[in-house]
Amino acid sequence: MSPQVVTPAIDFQVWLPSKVQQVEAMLDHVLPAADAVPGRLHDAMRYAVLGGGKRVRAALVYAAGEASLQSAAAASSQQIALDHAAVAVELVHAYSLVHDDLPCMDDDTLRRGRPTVHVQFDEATAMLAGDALQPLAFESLGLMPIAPALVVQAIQLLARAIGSQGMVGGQAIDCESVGRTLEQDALQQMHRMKTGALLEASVLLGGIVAGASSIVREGLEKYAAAIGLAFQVADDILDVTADTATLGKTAGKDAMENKPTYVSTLGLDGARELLHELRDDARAALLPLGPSAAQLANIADFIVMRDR
Ligand code: GRG
Repeated sequence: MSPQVVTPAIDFQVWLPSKVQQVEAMLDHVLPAADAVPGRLHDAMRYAVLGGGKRVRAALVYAAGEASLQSAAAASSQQIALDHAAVAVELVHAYSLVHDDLPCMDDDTLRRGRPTVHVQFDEATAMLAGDALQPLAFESLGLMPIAPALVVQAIQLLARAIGSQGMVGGQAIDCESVGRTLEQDALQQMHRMKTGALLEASVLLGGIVAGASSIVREGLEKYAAAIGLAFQVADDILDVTADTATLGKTAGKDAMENKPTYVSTLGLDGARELLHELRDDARAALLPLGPSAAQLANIADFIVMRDR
């Protein structure tokens, strides 16, 4: 049986769109205008970031912030810092998708229901747009109006999560594994790094910014590890159950190269079972955090039940 759901102060169906709107307004504000020189590059950056997306990583920052605040009302400086952290993880995520879609990587032509950045612009512009989004993310963290030691901690956390021992490293293992089979453990390690690391960092950033106690941090770490993996398992399930129009993306080289997935290794039922186990682990990790973690619990459900 899954752990009890705590009724949140604000319904998730209202909370999530409000956070999506909040981070999208911030993203629009921090991205250079399309007419600022070099216009084509800025146009491509805006196209990559502002063209939809579920904003799960931003939502995790805000929800982890809510769960970590010492009092119900956050200081306005903490609210602003959460906005900057949410912007940072969405910029990094957009950069990773732009580069992942390139012909030298997955060679995808459709993303979020629109032509990928290299198709809409050109390959060099797509590469540079990704390159430029990454430092913009760190600039955003550097603008957080909180104690400098916490800013440094946040910068270090994100840098580690997306570097050679995190997201980029996971992508490298993925590229190296073409034409080879990975053992279950190696597959899990690759996904933990490639997809899980940024999702985990999003949760922990919210905690750092909101001054999480050590007990809360411990709960956040366990929750983050579970949902980081759950996200990839759900993605593998969706790749075989959802139609491409709903997903808004093409299969790319990944599918053509027949790489191992949770569905190919565990079967559809096995993958679904694992997904529900991970959701239960995530929810169980939140129990010591009490009602303030309700939106994190809802995000775990959202990841399990998402259809795109
Ligand atoms: C190229 C440096 C570099 C890294 C790429 C994250 C990643 C590493 C590649 C993405 C490949 C991929 C599609 C992985 C499956 C899980 C995933 C990250 C899906 C896309 O994330 P969503 O569903 O996308 O949150 P939206 O569009 O909703 O933001």
